[in-house]
Formats: sequence, C-alpha cells, structure tokens
Amino acid sequence: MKKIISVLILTMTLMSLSLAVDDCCKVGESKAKPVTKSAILNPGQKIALPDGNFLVYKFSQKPALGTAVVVVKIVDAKGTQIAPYTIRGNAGMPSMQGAHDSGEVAFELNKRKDYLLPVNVVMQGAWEVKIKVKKGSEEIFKGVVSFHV
Ligand SMILES: [Cu+2]
Repeated sequence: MKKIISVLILTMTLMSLSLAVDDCCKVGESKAKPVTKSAILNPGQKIALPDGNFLVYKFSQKPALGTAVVVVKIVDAKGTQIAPYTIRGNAGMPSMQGAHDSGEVAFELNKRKDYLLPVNVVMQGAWEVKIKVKKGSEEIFKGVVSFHV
C-alpha cells in the first residue's frame, strides 16, 4: 500500500512539473509577434507604422547603372523627422536570386536624420530592395522597393 501511495505522489509531482514547463513556454510564445507581410513601397508615399510614426522613401536620383541611393525618412505624427529605428535593406534582382544579392545591410544616418542605403546596380533589369524596420529588438515593419534600370 505504501508503495502505491509513493508511486501516486511521484506521478503527481511529475505531472505538476510538466504543467509548470508548459506554462513557461506559453508565456514565451505570446511575447513578440513577427511581422509577416511586406508592404509595397511607392516613392513619396507616406506609410503608417504601427507605433504612430510614418515612413517615406525615395531615391536620391533616378536609379541607373552604378550606385543608387535609397533614402528613407521617418516622421512623427507632427511631421518632425526622427530616427528612432534600425533599418536594414537587402538589394537584389528577383529574377536572378542570389546573383547580386547585397545581403542585409544597415541604412546609415546622415545629419538630417535621413536613412541612406547605397545599392550597387550592376545590371539592367528589375531590382528590388527588401526593407526591415526594427524598434529596439522588435521588427515592426517590412516593405519592398521595386525599381527598373
Ligand atoms: Cu542580374
């Protein structure tokens, strides 16, 4: 009889342990929701970000063979230019996957708080730049810039 009781106690202890493990992992999962959809970005178009700020992009000049510079500006609800994020871009030709991919590169800030990304356009055709915006460690936005040279 004593044996049965101790087995029961052991089983119950193990069950409560596994419940505790379940609880821990569910909490972890509900923390951050990754951004899944990429927005299509058009030059000059103001895109609303989830935290109330806005993103606008343009090229410094019409893209041609050579270096094309993507310029991203972030403005708050009052229209003041700010730079609260880390922005990264990955440029390449979608029809030639991997052939000229830049890899993910960080945009650099200038004094006006413009985020700048030089793209090495080595071939005529359709190009795209995939852009990711992070606030701290949280990814809050993904977008794609398409252009043709
Ligand atoms: Cu190519």
